[in-house]
Amino acid sequence: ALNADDKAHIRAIWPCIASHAEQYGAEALHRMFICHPQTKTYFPNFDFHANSANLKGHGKKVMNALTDVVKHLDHPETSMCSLSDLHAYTLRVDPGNFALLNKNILVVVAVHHGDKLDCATHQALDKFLNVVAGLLTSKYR
Ligand code: ZNH
Repeated sequence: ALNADDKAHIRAIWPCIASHAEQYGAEALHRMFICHPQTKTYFPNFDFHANSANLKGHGKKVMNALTDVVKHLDHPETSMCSLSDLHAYTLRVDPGNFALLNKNILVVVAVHHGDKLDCATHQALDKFLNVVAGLLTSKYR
């Protein structure tokens, strides 16, 4: 679970990410699709080219969902409830894929904010994204 230091680090860096939700989301998705082409199967009619309207639109949704979780960091499950249902019952995304997107979100943060990504912040973001992935897969059976 996230401790008080983790939460402080996440709250400190997140505004830099939230203010570029569409761009960073699109970049993280683009990297995930390139590095892990199997993830493309969940998005049958997507335009996978860098900066496509699909990548930007979906990237923004994903990053804004994360921003919502950061706003309620003491109760992450509250903001994730309906998304957990969606991913478990409707989308049925293989749980292994969440780690792949998380990794690419971290890479994008590192590319744009390397100066702010000290070890403690890196670790806190990694833990945070893991918590989110855990909640998104919590209803699988
Ligand atoms: Zn997911 C959708 C979030 C991961 C797949 N997503 C979605 C949405 C959101 C999200 C917000 C929208 C919803 C509505 O619209 O209502 N995700 C998310 C997050 C994460 C994720 C936060 C982490 C971090 N996903 C994921 C993965 C995958 C996915 C990994 C695979 C690979 N999603 C998905 C899909 C969808 C979604 C397929 C649907 C899309 C459309 O249809 O458009």
